[in-house]
Amino acid sequence: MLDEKKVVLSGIQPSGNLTIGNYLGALRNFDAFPDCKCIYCVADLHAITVRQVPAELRRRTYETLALYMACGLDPEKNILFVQSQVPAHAELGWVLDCYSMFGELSRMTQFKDKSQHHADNINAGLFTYPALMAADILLYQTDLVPVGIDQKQHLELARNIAERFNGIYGDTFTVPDGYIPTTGMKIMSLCDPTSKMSKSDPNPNAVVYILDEPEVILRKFKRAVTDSGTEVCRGEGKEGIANLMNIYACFTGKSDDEISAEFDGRGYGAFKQAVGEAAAECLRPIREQFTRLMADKAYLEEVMKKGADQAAYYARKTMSKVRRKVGFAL
Ligand code: ATP
Ligand code: LTN
Repeated sequence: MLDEKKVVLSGIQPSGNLTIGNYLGALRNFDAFPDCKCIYCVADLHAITVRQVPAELRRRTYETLALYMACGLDPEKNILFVQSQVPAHAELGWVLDCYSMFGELSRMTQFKDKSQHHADNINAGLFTYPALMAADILLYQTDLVPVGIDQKQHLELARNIAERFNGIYGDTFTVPDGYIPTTGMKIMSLCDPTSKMSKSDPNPNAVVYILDEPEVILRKFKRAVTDSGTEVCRGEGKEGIANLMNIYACFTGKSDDEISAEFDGRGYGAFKQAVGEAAAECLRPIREQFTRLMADKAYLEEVMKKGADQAAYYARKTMSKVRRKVGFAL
C-alpha cells in the first residue's frame, strides 16, 4: 500500500461525451473516499481499441479531465492524469498480457459486444483490453475500484491476474475490490431500457449527456420509452419506469416508496418532468464549472503534467518490483 492510506483508482475512456450513466455509475463516486489516496486516469490507451478521430480524441481527453474536476475532484487532493502520459501502463499491460489466458479473455462480454459492434475492426487491443485495465489497477497497489456493474467481469479478471502473478512470484500486487453503487450501477438507454446507456450510442436521444443543456435534458426525459400503464412503480414490463426511478433516486436520494407516493395518481408525464428537472438541476453547476475550466487550457495541461509525474512516481515502484520478479535485466 502507498503511504498507509487505502488506494482508490478508476478510469473513464475519452471515447465520447460522458453520460449520466458514467456520472451516476462511476464519476460521482470518485469523490466518496476522503481518507484514501485517489488516482483517476483518462483512459485514452483504452479508447483507441475503437477507431478514433485523432483531433476529437485529444479534445475529449481534455474535456474528460475538465469534467473530473467539474464533478468536484480537486487536483490538489487527487492524482488526475492521462493514461498515455504514464508509459508504465503500456509496459505493465504487456507483461500482464503474458499472464492472461486466451480462454479467459475470450469470455469477456464487453469484448463480445464490441466485436459485434465493430466487426470491421476486431483488433488485438480490443481483445487484451482487460489486461491493460488490470495494469492500470495493479500498478498502484489499488485497494478499491469504483465502477459501474458492467466492469465487474473485468475487475474479477484483474483479481485473477494479480493472484496468478502473486502465486508464481510471491506477493507483488494488492488484490483489488470493486466499489459498485447500488442504485446507479447500471443506467439504461432512454430509447431501449433493456440496454445500457452508453456514450458511444449513435442515437443522442437514448442518452443524457452530463453537459446537455437543461431544455435538452427535459426533452429527452419527456420522450423516454415507458409502457402503457400509469403507475410509477417497478414490475414486469416496466423497465423504462424502473430506469427513470433509479435515475430520480440517484439525483434526489428518495426511496422507491417515496417516489411512488409522490407520483401517485399523477401519471408518467409529471414523473418524467420531475426526473428531467432533478437531473438538470444537479448537472447545471457541473456544466458551468466545466465551461470555466475548458477556457483555461494551460491550467489543464499543468494539471495533466503534475498528475502524470505523481502517477509515474508510484508506478515506477511497482514496475521495478515486477522487473525484478520476472527476471528482466536490472
Ligand atoms: P463506451 O460506450 O465507449 O464503451 P461507456 O459509456 O460504456 O463507453 P466507459 O468509459 O466504458 O463508458 O465507462 C466508464 C465508467 O462508467 C465505468 O466505470 C462504467 O462501469 C461506468 N458506466 C458506463 N456506462 C454506465 C451506465 N449506463 N450505468 C452505470 N455506469 C456506467
Ligand atoms: N475499462 C473501463 C475504463 C477503465 C477503467 C480502468 C476502470 C480503464 N482503466 C481502471 C477502472 C479501473 C471501462 O469503463 N470501460
